[in-house]
Amino acid sequence: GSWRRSLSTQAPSHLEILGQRFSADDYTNITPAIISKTNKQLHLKPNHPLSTLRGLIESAYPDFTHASSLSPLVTPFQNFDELSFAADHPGRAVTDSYYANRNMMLRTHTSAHEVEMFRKGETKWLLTADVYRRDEIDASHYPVFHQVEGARIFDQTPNGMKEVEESNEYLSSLLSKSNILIEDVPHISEANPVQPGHDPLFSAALCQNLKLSLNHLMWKVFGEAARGSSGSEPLKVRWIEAFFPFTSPSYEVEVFFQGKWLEILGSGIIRQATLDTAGVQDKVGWAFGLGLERIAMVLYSVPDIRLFWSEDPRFLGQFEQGKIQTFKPYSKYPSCFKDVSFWTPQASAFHENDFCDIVRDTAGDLVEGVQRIDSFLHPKTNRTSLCYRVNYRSMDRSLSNEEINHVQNQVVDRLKAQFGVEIR
Ligand code: FA5
Ligand code: MG
Repeated sequence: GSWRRSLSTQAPSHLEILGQRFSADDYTNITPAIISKTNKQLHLKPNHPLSTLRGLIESAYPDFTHASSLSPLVTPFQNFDELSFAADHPGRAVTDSYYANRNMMLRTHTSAHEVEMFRKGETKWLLTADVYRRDEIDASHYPVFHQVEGARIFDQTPNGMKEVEESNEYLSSLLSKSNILIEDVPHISEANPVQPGHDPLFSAALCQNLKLSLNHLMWKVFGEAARGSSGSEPLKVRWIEAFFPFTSPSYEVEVFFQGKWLEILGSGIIRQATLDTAGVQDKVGWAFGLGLERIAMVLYSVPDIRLFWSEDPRFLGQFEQGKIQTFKPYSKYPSCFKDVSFWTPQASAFHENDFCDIVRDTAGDLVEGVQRIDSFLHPKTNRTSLCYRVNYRSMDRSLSNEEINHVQNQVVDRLKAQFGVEIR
């Protein structure tokens, strides 16, 4: 779409990501700001809250394989097709995902490695990694975040069924010692069906295994770790029917924590097509994918998602590997708002994420938020007038008005050069 124009003006013909070179094409939209995040591996950085949270989750699955250093570069085929995403799924759009070019992208979720893990013969595994999505800018959205994928598959035989039942008994006994209140939906419903070719009894037992396993994990993370096992109020967890192209039935889990329901993860019974693609035969199982930042923000009381990327010792120095500690905010520097109003070219497909990426790439983590404050379609010229307000604030220092004006001017220049907009 609209990025194509940028190639003729200033985008390079090649880009280098993690030592690999890619030739740019009409899909290329990964910015240097994003490339600079690809080698950070916050989930492995000692003492970092995301690393502690990864460790805590791994400790709930001691007999699983733990993977955590797979490259974020995957093919669109791995990220989407192998997982039965429709050809026209919106997640594939260049407005939503980051592409090196048509053949290579940054994974949008850890599910992109499911087939690879199963193909290696893994039957119970966790995978922690950075994932990339083009998105809005505010305190809880960042174009890079971290997910943990977990999966377990069993033989589709009476012995496999016995293994599921034994695991269910074991997990139930662990849970009986917890103080947890679970709001559940039926395992299987008309809208959330058993897959064709699956034995309904086996599928129900697998759903039960998935739910017990994740309820236990929620207790480890939000019950035991966050408030000690003696908290008097029960931990509230609720299960909600969901839809993912690569699982059925599918569920989301929400946890009631600090007065709010928090979406934690997506999960479900793995579609047989995924296992077939991996060359795995006669097995069935479950998978889940959870986001680390949202959990870490509430567990550690971190008010802004950008802080996870901070190198400031006043942030990093507050944490110790394996410990959940409440973050003590240091003084906030003043923020500075700048507005820009412009006409988009006629019939252009200008997307809000295009604007956000220019701001991020120009201002880096100096941008705290972007808000569209006006939008107006001119009935005669068919052009749209947009006004965006950018909120600049450094987490580590005071910004001068001069410095911010300079950044904002660069944003405006790039807006003109890359999208041919007319400033109002
Ligand atoms: C997925 O990414 C699926 N791959 C999850 C899955 C795995 C389903 C295996 C079935 C089987 P979703 O886009 O909902 O689904 O993201 C999963 C979790 O990642 C969310 O519940 C949330 O905790 C986190 N997450 C999603 N988007 C963001 C975001 N922009 N910022 C922070 N966390 C996010
Ligand atoms: Mg979701």
